Amino acid sequence: MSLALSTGHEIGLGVTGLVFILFALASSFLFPRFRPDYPGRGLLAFIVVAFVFFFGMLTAVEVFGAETKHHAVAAPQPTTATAATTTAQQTTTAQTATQATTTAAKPAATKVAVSETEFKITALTALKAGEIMFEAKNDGKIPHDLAIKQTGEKTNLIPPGGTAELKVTLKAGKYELYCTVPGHEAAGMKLNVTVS
Ligand SMILES: [Cu+2]
Repeated sequence: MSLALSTGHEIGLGVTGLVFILFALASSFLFPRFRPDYPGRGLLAFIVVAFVFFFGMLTAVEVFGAETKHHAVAAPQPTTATAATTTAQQTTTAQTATQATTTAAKPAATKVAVSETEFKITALTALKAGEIMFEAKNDGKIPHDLAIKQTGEKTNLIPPGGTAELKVTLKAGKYELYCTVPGHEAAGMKLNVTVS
Protein backbone atom coordinates (compact mmCIF):
# COMPACT_ATOMS: atom_id res chain seq x y z
CA MET A 1 0.00 0.00 0.00
CA SER A 2 2.77 2.41 0.93
CA LEU A 3 4.21 1.93 -2.54
CA ALA A 4 0.94 3.08 -4.08
CA LEU A 5 0.98 6.35 -2.13
CA SER A 6 2.87 9.40 -3.31
CA THR A 7 5.79 10.45 -1.13
CA GLY A 8 3.91 13.44 0.33
CA HIS A 9 0.85 11.45 1.32
CA GLU A 10 2.93 8.59 2.61
CA ILE A 11 4.79 10.97 4.94
CA GLY A 12 1.55 12.70 6.00
CA LEU A 13 -0.07 9.41 6.90
CA GLY A 14 3.10 8.13 8.53
CA VAL A 15 3.63 11.23 10.67
CA THR A 16 -0.02 11.28 11.80
CA GLY A 17 0.18 7.60 12.72
CA LEU A 18 3.51 8.04 14.50
CA VAL A 19 2.21 10.98 16.61
CA PHE A 20 -0.89 8.93 17.45
CA ILE A 21 1.19 5.92 18.50
CA LEU A 22 3.63 8.05 20.52
CA PHE A 23 0.73 9.72 22.34
CA ALA A 24 -0.84 6.34 23.11
CA LEU A 25 2.46 4.84 24.35
CA ALA A 26 3.29 7.95 26.39
CA SER A 27 -0.15 7.91 27.96
CA SER A 28 0.23 4.25 28.87
CA PHE A 29 3.80 4.11 30.13
CA LEU A 30 5.59 7.46 30.23
CA PHE A 31 3.16 9.93 31.82
CA PRO A 32 2.04 7.61 34.66
CA ARG A 33 5.69 7.16 35.62
CA PHE A 34 6.12 10.90 36.37
CA ARG A 35 2.53 11.63 37.35
CA PRO A 36 1.05 8.57 39.05
CA ASP A 37 -2.42 10.01 38.97
CA TYR A 38 -2.25 10.75 35.22
CA PRO A 39 -4.53 11.65 33.64
CA GLY A 40 -6.16 12.47 37.03
CA ARG A 41 -7.65 15.94 36.98
CA GLY A 42 -6.78 16.21 33.29
CA LEU A 43 -9.09 13.30 32.42
CA LEU A 44 -11.45 15.44 30.36
CA ALA A 45 -8.54 16.97 28.45
CA PHE A 46 -7.08 13.51 27.94
CA ILE A 47 -10.37 12.22 26.50
CA VAL A 48 -10.64 15.25 24.21
CA VAL A 49 -7.05 14.82 22.99
CA ALA A 50 -7.65 11.08 22.52
CA PHE A 51 -10.76 11.79 20.41
CA VAL A 52 -8.96 14.45 18.41
CA PHE A 53 -6.23 11.96 17.60
CA PHE A 54 -8.76 9.22 16.85
CA PHE A 55 -10.71 11.31 14.34
CA GLY A 56 -7.52 12.93 13.14
CA MET A 57 -6.22 9.49 12.27
CA LEU A 58 -9.46 8.59 10.48
CA THR A 59 -9.29 11.83 8.51
CA ALA A 60 -5.64 11.24 7.71
CA VAL A 61 -6.40 7.77 6.39
CA GLU A 62 -9.27 9.13 4.30
CA VAL A 63 -7.33 12.11 2.93
CA PHE A 64 -3.91 10.60 2.49
CA GLY A 65 -5.06 7.05 1.83
CA ALA A 66 -7.61 8.19 -0.77
CA GLU A 67 -4.84 8.53 -3.27
CA THR A 68 -4.43 4.76 -3.36
CA LYS A 69 -7.46 4.51 -5.66
CA HIS A 70 -6.13 7.13 -8.06
CA HIS A 71 -2.83 5.34 -8.19
CA ALA A 72 -4.46 1.97 -8.70
CA VAL A 73 -6.20 3.43 -11.76
CA ALA A 74 -3.18 5.41 -12.87
CA ALA A 75 -0.67 2.64 -12.30
CA PRO A 76 -1.23 0.74 -15.60
CA GLN A 77 -0.79 3.93 -17.63
CA PRO A 78 3.02 4.07 -17.60
CA THR A 79 3.09 0.56 -19.09
CA THR A 80 0.62 1.54 -21.81
CA ALA A 81 2.49 4.75 -22.51
CA THR A 82 5.76 2.87 -22.78
CA ALA A 83 4.18 0.37 -25.16
CA ALA A 84 2.74 3.20 -27.25
CA THR A 85 6.09 4.95 -27.34
CA THR A 86 7.80 1.75 -28.37
CA THR A 87 5.23 1.21 -31.12
CA ALA A 88 5.60 4.80 -32.27
CA GLN A 89 9.35 4.45 -32.38
CA GLN A 90 9.12 1.24 -34.35
CA THR A 91 6.69 2.87 -36.78
CA THR A 92 8.99 5.85 -37.15
CA THR A 93 11.93 3.57 -37.74
CA ALA A 94 9.95 1.62 -40.32
CA GLN A 95 8.90 4.82 -42.07
CA THR A 96 12.45 6.14 -42.06
CA ALA A 97 13.65 2.86 -43.55
CA THR A 98 10.94 3.00 -46.22
CA GLN A 99 11.75 6.60 -47.04
CA ALA A 100 15.45 5.82 -47.27
CA THR A 101 14.75 2.92 -49.62
CA THR A 102 12.42 5.03 -51.74
CA THR A 103 14.91 7.87 -51.90
CA ALA A 104 17.75 5.54 -52.83
CA ALA A 105 15.67 3.72 -55.45
CA LYS A 106 14.41 6.73 -57.39
CA PRO A 107 15.33 10.38 -56.94
CA ALA A 108 12.26 12.60 -56.86
CA ALA A 109 11.11 13.40 -60.38
CA THR A 110 9.93 16.91 -61.19
CA LYS A 111 6.16 16.74 -61.48
CA VAL A 112 4.56 18.69 -64.29
CA ALA A 113 0.79 18.96 -64.53
CA VAL A 114 -0.59 18.79 -68.07
CA SER A 115 -4.17 19.60 -69.03
CA GLU A 116 -5.62 18.42 -72.34
CA THR A 117 -8.81 19.71 -73.96
CA GLU A 118 -10.22 20.07 -77.50
CA PHE A 119 -7.85 21.04 -78.89
CA LYS A 120 -5.22 22.43 -76.61
CA ILE A 121 -2.44 21.27 -74.30
CA THR A 122 -1.68 23.42 -71.28
CA ALA A 123 1.44 22.99 -69.14
CA LEU A 124 4.54 24.74 -67.88
CA THR A 125 6.81 25.33 -70.86
CA ALA A 126 10.10 25.94 -69.05
CA LEU A 127 11.34 22.72 -67.45
CA LYS A 128 14.44 21.62 -65.63
CA ALA A 129 16.58 18.87 -67.16
CA GLY A 130 16.43 15.48 -65.49
CA GLU A 131 13.66 13.12 -64.54
CA ILE A 132 10.24 14.60 -65.26
CA MET A 133 6.87 13.13 -64.40
CA PHE A 134 4.17 14.52 -66.69
CA GLU A 135 0.83 14.17 -64.92
CA ALA A 136 -1.61 14.40 -67.79
CA LYS A 137 -5.29 15.04 -67.19
CA ASN A 138 -7.89 14.83 -69.90
CA ASP A 139 -10.12 17.82 -69.18
CA GLY A 140 -11.90 17.39 -72.51
CA LYS A 141 -14.89 15.43 -73.78
CA ILE A 142 -13.14 12.90 -76.04
CA PRO A 143 -10.12 10.61 -75.49
CA HIS A 144 -6.60 12.04 -75.81
CA ASP A 145 -3.06 10.95 -75.03
CA LEU A 146 0.17 12.74 -74.32
CA ALA A 147 3.33 12.12 -76.32
CA ILE A 148 6.78 13.65 -76.71
CA LYS A 149 7.69 13.95 -80.36
CA GLN A 150 11.50 13.88 -79.87
CA THR A 151 11.61 10.76 -77.67
CA GLY A 152 8.60 8.86 -78.99
CA GLU A 153 7.34 8.19 -75.46
CA LYS A 154 3.60 8.44 -74.85
CA THR A 155 0.80 7.60 -72.47
CA ASN A 156 -2.08 5.27 -73.20
CA LEU A 157 -5.28 6.82 -74.49
CA ILE A 158 -6.81 8.80 -71.62
CA PRO A 159 -10.62 8.79 -71.35
CA PRO A 160 -12.42 12.10 -70.63
CA GLY A 161 -11.85 13.01 -66.96
CA GLY A 162 -9.04 10.46 -66.71
CA THR A 163 -5.38 10.88 -65.84
CA ALA A 164 -2.12 9.26 -66.89
CA GLU A 165 1.50 9.67 -65.92
CA LEU A 166 4.42 9.85 -68.32
CA LYS A 167 7.83 9.58 -66.71
CA VAL A 168 10.78 10.59 -68.83
CA THR A 169 14.35 11.79 -68.49
CA LEU A 170 14.98 14.84 -70.63
CA LYS A 171 18.26 16.54 -71.42
CA ALA A 172 18.39 20.25 -72.11
CA GLY A 173 16.73 21.10 -75.40
CA LYS A 174 13.43 21.90 -77.10
CA TYR A 175 10.65 19.34 -77.11
CA GLU A 176 7.12 19.13 -78.39
CA LEU A 177 4.29 17.67 -76.36
CA TYR A 178 1.35 16.58 -78.49
CA CYS A 179 -1.65 14.30 -78.78
CA THR A 180 -1.21 11.34 -81.16
CA VAL A 181 -4.93 10.92 -81.89
CA PRO A 182 -5.16 11.54 -85.68
CA GLY A 183 -5.93 15.15 -86.48
CA HIS A 184 -5.57 16.44 -82.92
CA GLU A 185 -2.02 17.75 -83.25
CA ALA A 186 -3.00 19.65 -86.39
CA ALA A 187 -6.09 20.96 -84.60
CA GLY A 188 -3.89 22.55 -81.97
CA MET A 189 -2.99 19.87 -79.44
CA LYS A 190 0.72 20.60 -79.32
CA LEU A 191 2.92 22.50 -76.93
CA ASN A 192 6.56 23.49 -77.27
CA VAL A 193 8.55 23.19 -74.04
CA THR A 194 12.12 24.17 -73.29
CA VAL A 195 14.23 22.01 -71.00
CA SER A 196 17.33 23.64 -69.52
CU1 LIG B 1 -6.28 14.42 -78.63
